[in-house]
Amino acid sequence: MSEVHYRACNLCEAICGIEIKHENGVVLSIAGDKNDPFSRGHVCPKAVALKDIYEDKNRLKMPVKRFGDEWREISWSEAFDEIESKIKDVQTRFGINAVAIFQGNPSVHNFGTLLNSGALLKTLKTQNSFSATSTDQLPHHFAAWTMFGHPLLMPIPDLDRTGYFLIFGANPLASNGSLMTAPDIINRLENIKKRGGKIVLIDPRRTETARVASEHHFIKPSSDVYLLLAIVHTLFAENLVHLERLADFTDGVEILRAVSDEFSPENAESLTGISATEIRRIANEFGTAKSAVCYGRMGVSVQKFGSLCHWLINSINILTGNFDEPGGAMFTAPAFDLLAAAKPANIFNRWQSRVRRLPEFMGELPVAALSEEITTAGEGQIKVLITSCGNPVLSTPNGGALEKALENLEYMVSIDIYINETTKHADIILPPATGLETSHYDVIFNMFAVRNQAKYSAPLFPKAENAKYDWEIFQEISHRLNGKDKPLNLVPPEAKLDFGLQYGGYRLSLAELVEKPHGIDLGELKSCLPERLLTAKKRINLAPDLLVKDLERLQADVKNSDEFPFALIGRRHLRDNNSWLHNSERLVKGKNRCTVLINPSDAGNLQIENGQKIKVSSRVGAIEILCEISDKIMRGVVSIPHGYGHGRKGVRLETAKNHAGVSVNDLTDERVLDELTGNAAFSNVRVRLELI
Ligand SMILES: Nc1nc2c(c(=O)[nH]1)N[C@H]1C(S)=C(S)[C@@H](COP(=O)(O)OP(=O)(O)OC[C@H]3O[C@@H](n4cnc5c(=O)[nH]c(N)nc54)[C@H](O)[C@@H]3O)O[C@H]1N2
Ligand SMILES: Nc1nc2c(c(=O)[nH]1)N[C@H]1C(S)=C(S)[C@@H](COP(=O)(O)OP(=O)(O)OC[C@H]3O[C@@H](n4cnc5c(=O)[nH]c(N)nc54)[C@H](O)[C@@H]3O)O[C@H]1N2
Ligand code: SF4
Ligand SMILES: [Mo]
Repeated sequence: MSEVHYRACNLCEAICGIEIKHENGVVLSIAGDKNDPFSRGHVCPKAVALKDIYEDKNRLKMPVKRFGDEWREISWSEAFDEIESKIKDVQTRFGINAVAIFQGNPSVHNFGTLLNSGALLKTLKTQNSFSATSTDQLPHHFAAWTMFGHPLLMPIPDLDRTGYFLIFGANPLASNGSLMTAPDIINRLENIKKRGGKIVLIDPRRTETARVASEHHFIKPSSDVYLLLAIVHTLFAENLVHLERLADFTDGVEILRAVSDEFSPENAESLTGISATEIRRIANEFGTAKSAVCYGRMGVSVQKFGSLCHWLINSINILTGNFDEPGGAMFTAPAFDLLAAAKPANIFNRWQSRVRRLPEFMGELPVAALSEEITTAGEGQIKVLITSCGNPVLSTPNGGALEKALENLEYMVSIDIYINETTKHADIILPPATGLETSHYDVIFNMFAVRNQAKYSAPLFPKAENAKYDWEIFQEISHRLNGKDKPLNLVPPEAKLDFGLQYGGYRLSLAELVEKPHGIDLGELKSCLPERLLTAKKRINLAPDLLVKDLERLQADVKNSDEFPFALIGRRHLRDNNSWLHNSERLVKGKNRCTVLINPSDAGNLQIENGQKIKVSSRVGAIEILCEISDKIMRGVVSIPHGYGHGRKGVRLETAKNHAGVSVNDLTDERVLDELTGNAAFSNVRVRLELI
């Protein structure tokens, strides 16, 4: 007899409810859970990958140790003994910063890792802590910290009630939404239009999301800051600034008026490729809509002025009174609230990277500095690297340089389920139980959800014999490094969750959530300001000094050189998930997706034909890749997805190898950053195209 199990899919930020039919340890089907009040039965094609990961022959179940090109299974205790002695030895010989850690994206989709990695960081005490954050949403956090007092206090578009949705650099129809947990995004977007509202999309590519948008505007990559400044300028110039009740607790309006004065729509026109008339129209529509929300994601985060962009996006919402109000940008009230005990604190630039002096933020350094910190000799040089849930060789700017740098390490440990482009360099890989073998409560993405909700998923299957959960791995390593004499007392993440739920605003408990496997709807987002602000005086800062000052860098920005005439941007596909779902045959089959998109007129000028292989080069490297000619990409712009490049020797991903592709991060530049924060700038990487 088959049985049914309900859980949340944790592969992306949408946390869709899924219904899994299974029998005798075999998954028969995975479908949307119609009774999940949040996702209402929606799933995407990736949900089935949970079965594929569970069954994947290449997934590691026991620790493996590398002997040259060979990997041998070893016992957990042997692995932990070795790791403990190597880390202790290197920290004694070279100091605490000689041990570095990189945490990748699934860390935030993984309940056990999320609630336990902090203790390991505290134990290691290293200043060399890196993560995928500095290849992604760091500017969002930076804007939130400077304006609202905490990096996690990020406003979310109130999608289900807004009348005007202005999107910069996000493609939720492929990504399923980011920093906006909104399962069933397509219907939520369609509903805006059904309510008589409008969706305006700004993107250098006419994306999947453009299909549901009311209008789409091409923009020159990385010029958004000028458009945003021009919108702010117009709001002031045309009397569209109405802070309403926010005026009582907002500082800096006049500074923002003054600094935006010189950034007119006319000034933005040639820089962005969007006419001054259109910019004025958009600003007016936004400013007069009954409710409106401006939202920006990856495309405006990973650029040279990403932090300025996110400051201005928040500012547009605030200036027009579309902030902390229904239909605008709002804060969530999660059942498990990581901000419950948060206090204002300085979390920026308390230390810098050793070689390039890039600033720390939230206890982390920008990952763009990682390879030089490994290869540059001297006190504080990184000798040991721990990676967890990450694949920085494929995911970080100039991953090719990092790949070479890893060879210089004295020792490397990876906590991961695969031998991939990064972990193949490790001395030991520790594989946690994952996916259907684990429990899940989405601590992070419930904080960024368009409705408040709570859902706990129990494991479907027991973990493999002798396997360990990620939280067990973290606790064991921390315990050993702490040198405690007491025996290790393993504490599952459920203990913290139950405590957090009981002391949270809804007074829930784990037991209640266990009873409700479809999840509990806790209602729409509610106004909560000024109380929820975490700035010292509970006031919004519309003109943070650090951001206002960064406008000087914008003014000094130099023109692109002719040597690299094209602007390279990224692209996501519904059936990809960064670098790590390419071992699922169902997700990779079909047309080759690792291609370079090029506009027909550019292709014509260069005499490139569709399907032809060309060479794309940048300051840091070159790749050969097939062309896909498409009028969906703006002239002067080319697009290549990230997460490919599985053809490297020693990678043990049999299916992915057959769809290897090339890594765009062999082109991206670790020297071109949002210099204020050190965040990677994957948009507008300057490249040259050549026939081969
Ligand atoms: N050029 C370019 N580069 C980009 C981007 C881009 O748009 N363009 N996007 C950036 C963004 S937004 C991100 S978030 C990063 C992602 O970059 P990373 O986080 O470095 O890479 P992922 O591909 O997500 O790798 C996830 C790793 O986690 C492992 N894993 C999966 N599940 C588990 C688990 O339960 N436990 C453990 N321990 N490991 C697990 C997988 O095997 C894989 O090795 O890439 C960034 N890089
Ligand atoms: N299917 C799938 N879903 C995913 C992922 C995945 O790899 N695959 N990754 C997950 C992760 S880690 C993240 S962070 C989210 C990201 O979620 P999104 O940000 O929604 O996803 P992207 O597809 O990266 O969208 C960025 C958009 O910005 C555009 N863009 C590039 N440069 C510029 C620019 O200069 N200006 C403007 N205005 N736009 C620009 C790109 O053309 C692209 O359409 O997706 C998550 N969901
Ligand atoms: S949208 Fe995201 S959460 Fe939903 S099924 Fe797809 S991968 Fe899973
Ligand atoms: Mo990301």
